[in-house]
Amino acid sequence: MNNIENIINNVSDCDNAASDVTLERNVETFIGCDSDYEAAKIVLFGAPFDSTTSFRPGARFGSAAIRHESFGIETYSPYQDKDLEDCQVFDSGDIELCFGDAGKALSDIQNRAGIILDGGRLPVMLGGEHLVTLGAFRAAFKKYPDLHIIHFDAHADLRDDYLGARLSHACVIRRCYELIAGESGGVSIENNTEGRDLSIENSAEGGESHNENKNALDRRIHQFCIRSGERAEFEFAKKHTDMHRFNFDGLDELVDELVKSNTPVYFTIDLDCMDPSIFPGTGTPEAGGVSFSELLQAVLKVCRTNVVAADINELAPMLDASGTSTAAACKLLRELILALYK
Ligand SMILES: [Mn+2]
Repeated sequence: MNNIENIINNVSDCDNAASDVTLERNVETFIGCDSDYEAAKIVLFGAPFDSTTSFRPGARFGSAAIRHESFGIETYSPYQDKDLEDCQVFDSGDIELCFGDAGKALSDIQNRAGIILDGGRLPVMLGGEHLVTLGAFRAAFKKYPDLHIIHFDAHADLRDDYLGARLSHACVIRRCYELIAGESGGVSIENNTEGRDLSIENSAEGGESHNENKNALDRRIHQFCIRSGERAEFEFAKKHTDMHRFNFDGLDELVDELVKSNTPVYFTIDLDCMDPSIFPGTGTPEAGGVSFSELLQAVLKVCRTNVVAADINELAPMLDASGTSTAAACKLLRELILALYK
């Protein structure tokens, strides 16, 4: 009898408990990044686009995989003694992008990044293939005309075109260079179709002084880990970018300089800078890359500078059935967010 009463009491306890619970919509965020937008200092968004991928496609699934698999890692970082639970970070989800039109996709990305920047928050974009960087970079460059780029990648991404396409992930840093150098290259900031006012205030002053001091505009793109590209890309880099091949040699000096001058930095991480033995889940794997620990240390260093926008890209989760690549991307993103959170 007592047992039966206990059971009945327990059942009614459960009923009472249930009536106090408020159910919420199932919305997946990156682990620990569920703050309100108003309170957030950092805003994540996904750019699931891979239409110009030159070899193995699949990066369009990168951002969703990172969110989903993030529940396999902790919110706490023993490297930085910081916890995502203590940070105000908002995950604004993936943009619904037009796969057939790279120009349109870039405009939509630029708009999302622009809204976040205009609100005084730091955008962190999850790719997608590397071309998506151009959209977010345009928004950041509009706000910060003296912006520098720190670029980690196996590939130079400095081609003028890839099989005739100038909007290609193989050309993304070249297009960014053209913006900095005041060359429109057919992909200027005005190439926006959403009606947002993008006449670049800085283009008037920026544009002219840009052309007068062309040399001063060079060396604002700092590339590390580069180990692949056409000869022409390496020759272009010698003239116009600050390229460090194979590893992170030179990063300490660069960071010290940028910290001293408080230069705004756009930080783009192509995850294929890591060796394919630890990061095979990517469209164009390139042997001879850095280790996860080397990349992590380099990311922490870069985050000492005035990073105003950042992205990680080129995870193609389905190309690594073990899930190891996605797990590495999740962990790197956690460390990036924590290091950017000041
Ligand atoms: Mn790459």
